Formats: sequence, structure tokens, C-alpha cells
Amino acid sequence: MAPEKTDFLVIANRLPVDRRIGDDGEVSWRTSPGGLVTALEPVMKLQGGAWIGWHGAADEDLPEFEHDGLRLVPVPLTELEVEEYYEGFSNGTLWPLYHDVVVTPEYHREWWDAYVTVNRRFAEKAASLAAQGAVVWVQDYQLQLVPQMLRELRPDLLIGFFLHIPFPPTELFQQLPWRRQILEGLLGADLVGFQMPGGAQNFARLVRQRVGHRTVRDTVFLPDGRKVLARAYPISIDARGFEQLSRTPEVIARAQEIRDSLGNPRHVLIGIDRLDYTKGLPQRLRAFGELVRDGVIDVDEAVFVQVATPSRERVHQYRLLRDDINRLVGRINGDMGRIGQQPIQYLHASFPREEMAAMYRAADVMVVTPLRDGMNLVAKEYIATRWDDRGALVLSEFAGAAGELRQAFQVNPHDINGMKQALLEAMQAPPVDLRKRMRALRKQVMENDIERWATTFLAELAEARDTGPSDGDD
Ligand code: GDG
Repeated sequence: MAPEKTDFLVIANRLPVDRRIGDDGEVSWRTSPGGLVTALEPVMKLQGGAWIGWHGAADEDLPEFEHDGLRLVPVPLTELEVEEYYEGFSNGTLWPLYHDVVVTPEYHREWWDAYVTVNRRFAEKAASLAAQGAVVWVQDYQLQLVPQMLRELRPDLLIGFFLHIPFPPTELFQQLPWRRQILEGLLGADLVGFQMPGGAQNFARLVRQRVGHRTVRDTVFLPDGRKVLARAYPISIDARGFEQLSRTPEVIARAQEIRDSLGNPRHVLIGIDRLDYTKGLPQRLRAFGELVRDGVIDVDEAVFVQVATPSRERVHQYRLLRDDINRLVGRINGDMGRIGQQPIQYLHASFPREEMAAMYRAADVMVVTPLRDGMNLVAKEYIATRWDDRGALVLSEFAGAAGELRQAFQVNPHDINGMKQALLEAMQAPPVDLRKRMRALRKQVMENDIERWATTFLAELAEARDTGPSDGDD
């Protein structure tokens, strides 16, 4: 029987679920926590939409299934494709290239071939499920060829694309041997969304330079009369949901417990990140370690908790980073710690959402210092949990979130002295100053939540259809 067609499709590298195998061997799925699912769930349920993505295990072809009222359609990947398309081209080529070449991107022709093959598989799956004129929303850097492939198969569809990571400056993007194919892939969409206006501008400039299409402000005019919009939609979080969670008695009690177990120091500083070289972990730990070494901070008075969630552990650069951080934490704690008192508490683990909320509540200072980040949701989550207007956020200028969170203590993460200064300021600022800043930050985050992000994107995508093709005159 042919699968049922749908009017709304989300395509992402991963399905929003993780598989659990219980002690009794029973298999169940758990929705993986993430803003995107939260934001799209109502739309998907209303429109009977479906989500297409890989389910996380190689060499396994699963039939579609339903979970929590969501229709989930798995796309299979072979072990070699996981290596070449996912770990290789997506995370060894595109990820570092799009993050300002923080580490050197690797260019391998067989990785590219796998990327093309897998993108085609996603596009074909979508083409077979979409109803006439359906809306399809493609997510992120792993699937940049899907818009064009899908348009070729199904010109009737309305296609949106959103890039969750930065779109790099033209000078860096030019390195990519397949730069033109990627640009043309994205141009298959009606609306291409970026986190920041700068990303949209970089894209438009490259389209002019490399593909030769005419662009006027946020509009690209294609020779066939079609128009493509390139705009910024800064992503956000389920702000109310996070605040509610952080107001539960369990989370409040757990936050106190965390502080108690740290010895109730005057200042608890926390960092929570995927263990990724873009997140600037060594720089911030070094800054904090130097403050302790210089005697500016007393180990009895302040502790830095760094949570590093395991990530992409089979990729070489991530293994190197893990070793580097282990060594750095060991050195700082070894040199500066006392019995029962270590300046840095380092946890290489992932935690349930409730525990995340408790950690945010326990932090006097949240330290978010990526070298480059599309947005950074951790910074926004911290703010959502500060319903008493207390706490301070130290935030890198190079996180997309810095554009909106102007009242944070902003830092250049490459400048260790500047970071030391900002950490101290955040720890020592008068409470009235902190409250004033936090109130402004909270207004920004609570008003611009993930629901607003999703509805704005989808509304502007729908307008793109209403406008229809044009002959390029405007
Ligand atoms: C990419 C872009 C952009 C982390 N550890 C745990 C956990 N998390 C959750 C956080 C947060 C999310 O993961 C991380 O989001 P970020 O935005 O901070 O960073 P990336 O993973 O790099 O995300 C980024 C984002 O896409 C969205 O467009 O902002 O720039 O790089 O929600 O809470 N959640 C749980 N346990 C953990 O241990 N439950």
C-alpha cells in the first residue's frame, strides 16, 4: 500500500527520537529534547505532518512509525555513509568550514559523493510523501542539496530551508571544491533562512559572484523567473516551558542540593556545552584558572562547573579535544586545588532536562564563550530559568545570540585577559545592575520564543507562494 501523502513535511538529518532498549529487551522511543520538535509539534499535529530523518542506527531499514502523535519516517544510512556523509562531509568538512575554520576542514571526494547520495535519498523520500502543493521544511547543513533535488522531482512544492549554523564569509566558503553545487542546492528552496542577517548577506553575495544570478537585497532572481528569498530568523527556545520546568519544587530543591554539594561557595560559575571545538572550552577554563592562580579568586569562594556533553566521538578532532580538556582540567585542579576543594568540577556526561534546569538555577554566572556559534540556545535557556531576575550571563561576541542578548557581559573568547575581566565583573557586579540586565535579557527571550520563530518562518514561506514567480522586474 502506498504511504499516505502529507501537506507538511520536516526533513532533518535526525528524527527527533532516541531508541531505548529496556532491561527486558523491550524497544521504546523517547522524544529527544530539542526546541525544534517543541516548536513544530503543534503545526505537525494540526496539519497531520510527517518528519523524515535518520533514526540513529546504521544498516537498518525501519518502516515509518508513530510516536507521541508524530508521524516519523526513517531514512536508512549504511555504516559507510555514516562515516562519509555524516562524520565525514557534514562534520569533518562543512562544520569546521562554516565555523570560521576553527579547525582545518578536510576535503575528500568520496565524502562528497556520499553526501550527494544521501541527500538524494532524503529528497526522494520527501517527494514520495508530499501531497500536491505541500510545504516542505528542510533543516541544516547536512541536507543543503535537498531543496534543488526535491524541486526537480516535485516543482509543485513550497520548499523552505533553515541553516542552524553560521553561513561563512565568502572568502572561506570559496575553499569548498563543491561551492557551486551547494549554492545551487540551496537555491532550490523558495525561502532560505539563516540565523543572522550576515549569513543571508554572505549567501546572496556568493550567489552573485559564483552562480551569476541577480540579487536585490534579500531576493535572488533566477533565470527561469523563480525568486528565492534569503533572510535571517534567529532561532530561540521554548522559553515558557523552560521557565515552568525551572519553577517546579523538584528543580528548585535540586538546584539547592547542587550548591550544597559544591560547598556553598559565594560564586558558582557554570558552562554547559556539547564537547565541541567551536564552543571555546579551553579558553574559558584557562581564564578562570588564571584568576585562581593570580590569587584574585579564592578556591573557597568560587567554583567552575563545566558540563561537556559527549558529541561526535568517532570524529578525530573531537577525540583530540577531549584529551586536551582532560589535561587542562587536570593541570588546573592539580596546581590550584586543595583537599576537598577543586576549582573546576568537570563532568563529561549528558543529563536530563530537569537536571539541566537545576544547573542553570544553581549558577550565579553562566559562561558561554564559543569561538563561533550559529545562535547558542544554552544562553537563552539560562535566561529563561532566571525568573527572579538574578544571575549573570557571560557571552561570546561570536555567538549568534550576542546580536539579541546585548545586556550580557560580552567577551571576545580569544582575549584571555578580557575574559578574566568579564568573569570578575559578572561575579562582582552590584545586584541592582545584574537585575537590570537580566530583566532586559528576559524580555528579549520570553517575547521571542521558538513558537514565534517557527510561525514567522512558515508565514513568510507561505507569502513566497502567494507572490509567485516573477520575470525579475521589481
Ligand atoms: C546548533 C548550533 C544553534 C546540551 N547538553 C545537554 C542538553 N543539551 C541541549 C541544550 C540546548 C542544546 O542541547 C544545545 O544547543 P546549542 O544552541 O547550545 O548548540 P548546538 O548543539 O551546537 O546547536 C547552535 C542550534 O543548533 C539551534 O539552531 O543555536 O548555534 O550549533 O538546547 O539544552 N540537553 C540535555 N542534556 C544534556 O546533557 N537534556
